[in-house]
Amino acid sequence: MSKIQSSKELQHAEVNEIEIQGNEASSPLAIVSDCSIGQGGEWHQLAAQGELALSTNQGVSIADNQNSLRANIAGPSLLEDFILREKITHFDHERIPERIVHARGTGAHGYFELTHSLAQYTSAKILSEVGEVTPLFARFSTVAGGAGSADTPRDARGFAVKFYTQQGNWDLVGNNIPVFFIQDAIKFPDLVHAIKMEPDRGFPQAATAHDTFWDFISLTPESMHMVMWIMSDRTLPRSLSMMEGFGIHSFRLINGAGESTFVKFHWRPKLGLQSTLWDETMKLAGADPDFHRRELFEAISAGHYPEWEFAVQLFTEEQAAQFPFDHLDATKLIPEELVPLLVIGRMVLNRWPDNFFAETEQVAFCPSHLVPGIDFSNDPLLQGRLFSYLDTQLSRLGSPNFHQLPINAPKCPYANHQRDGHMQMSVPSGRVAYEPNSLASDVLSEQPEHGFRSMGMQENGIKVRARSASFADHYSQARQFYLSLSKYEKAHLRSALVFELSKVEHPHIHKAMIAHLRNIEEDLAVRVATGLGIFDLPMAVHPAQLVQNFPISPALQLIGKAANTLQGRAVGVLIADGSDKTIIDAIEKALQEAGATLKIIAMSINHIRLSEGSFVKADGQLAGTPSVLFDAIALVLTHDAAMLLRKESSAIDFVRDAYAHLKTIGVDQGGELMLQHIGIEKDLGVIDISLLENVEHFLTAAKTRQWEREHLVRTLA
Ligand code: HDE
Repeated sequence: MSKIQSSKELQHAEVNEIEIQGNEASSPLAIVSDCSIGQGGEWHQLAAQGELALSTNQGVSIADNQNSLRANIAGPSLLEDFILREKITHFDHERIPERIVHARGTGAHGYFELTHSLAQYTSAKILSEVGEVTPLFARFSTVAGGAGSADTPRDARGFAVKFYTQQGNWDLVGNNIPVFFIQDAIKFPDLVHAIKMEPDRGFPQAATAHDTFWDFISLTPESMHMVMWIMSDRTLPRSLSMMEGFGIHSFRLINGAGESTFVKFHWRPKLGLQSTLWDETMKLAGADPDFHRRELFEAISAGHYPEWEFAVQLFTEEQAAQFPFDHLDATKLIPEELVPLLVIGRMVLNRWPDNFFAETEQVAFCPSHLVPGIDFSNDPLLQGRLFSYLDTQLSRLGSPNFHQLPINAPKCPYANHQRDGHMQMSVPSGRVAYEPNSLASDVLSEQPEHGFRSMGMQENGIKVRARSASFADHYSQARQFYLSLSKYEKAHLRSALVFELSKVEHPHIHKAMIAHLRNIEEDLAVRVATGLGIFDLPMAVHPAQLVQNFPISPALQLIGKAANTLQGRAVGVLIADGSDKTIIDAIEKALQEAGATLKIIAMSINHIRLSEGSFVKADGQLAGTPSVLFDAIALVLTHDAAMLLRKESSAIDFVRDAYAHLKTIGVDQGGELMLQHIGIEKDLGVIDISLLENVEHFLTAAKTRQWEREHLVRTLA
């Protein structure tokens, strides 16, 4: 016989037993009691005790979250189990469409502080009131891969910032590269279809090294400048907080008198620029697919808040007319040597989101989100983006009310007569939802003085589908970029081209690419062709406009922009039983002072007995913690431990990879023994740390890669 208890009984029983009808052998089901959830005192009282009732979305408390309702203990589940159905239905709908591009990303909250006023150029408060602190949310992303792809493939990185200003939200949706592949928005779907997994086979994921990408590129001369950037070390950032950001397009600043000045926006990382090496990047994707997001999370958790300077390039229409390129063409940048950067503020990321989905996934950036005092330019790529992002949010978030989600809502008051729609969260009162009206007591009025106004522009000419003749120079800035790089970066870029094109199956695409490279720089073309085993060079593509020789721009380099610091870096120290505690302590102390992280690596994570008898725990087990995760390594080992580890493949890879990735290696006598057995010759980047006074020297050397070592360990194009 079933014994159905009253809800009162259920609520107050500690443990109740229910017998299920028709099941003679029924075993008692344990039900942990709870109390009904209400808005009143009971709820708060429970919350205060740290005890909250598990409930359905309708607020009904749940008695059993372990078992579904069944006709009998061995019988079918019952349709009436609204608790099961609600839970599963919600689960079934947990995913929303991932972003069509930039699906893989991570974000953080922070603030922007203005340090230099642009009041003479703009009425935007965020850019004119010094000391003004504006909350923001920043999201960094790769472009090509899906949401579950790795953090580190060769790819441009999205750099999107939502400023919650007093005058409304301003979204600066940029990349870590100052130019783009295409000039006109109408080519974007073609570009993205070419980059993404090939449609018949569904691979490769998150990679440009395949036929469709290079086919499209080889037929799109305007992409050559961006291709140089993509093949450079810029697309292998060591950390999200070690990369620059760019708004790319020219925007306009508008002041109170309605005068306009062109502006380009730049982010410059406080930690300087740093990249990984290609081989390292590929191994990183396997060792830790979450490398970048984990690092950002750990940095913020440890109070090492990533920081960027915010800088602008300001120029007038008249100056722009003198540039030897068209600044409204997004495949062009304005060299810093031509228009210097003016630093006007800083961004600090200091709070990790509470919930990845609610914030990082649901944040909806739109380049069309602007505030008074900033305006668009006629860049045809930007103009297309102004349509695309709002449109994509409607499909991704499923409702025109996506702006009401907490991560998207302005932090200043906002009100209008827009109404209804899917998932309307607000409850407007009153009978008036139109303007003008004479019935409402609260009048929502236009703000002719302070509201958003577009720049008054005279536009004339013939309606046309065409590119401006000023967009025809496809090679000069590609050449300037390549020639401005350091010799190491040039070699990396050439080798990246050889690697990527080697993955392309169609030989005519190789030739088409070499024909473009010949317009950029002959030696580049010859070396890439040689790397591909092509010795009869194809004719250069006939350029639409003669290639110009622009001056070298050192600001385009990456290695030259590394910061002389260990902040944000990590050193992995391989130890074993008997390792010298004084050396480990000395490294730890010096790293702490330098703002860097020490990670202890050992064969087993527990109970490692050091030289003087104390025990330590390791941060990582050797087999799962390769040296690609660190900026430098140290080997602190006894003679016996070295003799054991020299036969251990993970230990050999740990050391050999660190050496091949040009990392500084600190060794004591045991460490040196390991190097000898692996066959690594000591160079200036291998430092004897058995003398404690050398620990400082080790850390100074660890600030940079051992570039001179590279030609000994790798054949570059
Ligand atoms: Fe995007 N881009 N894009 N893009 N883009 C999107 O919007 C688009 C372009 C960039 O963290 C989408 O919300 C078009 C340039 C970033 O959520 C979509 C064109 C630059 C992000 C879209 C471009 C970017 C996106 C997909 C050519 C650098 C991620 C999801 C006219 C300045 C923002 C979404 C985030 C995302 C369209 C070109 C940067 C489909 C049509 C140039 C950082 O709307």
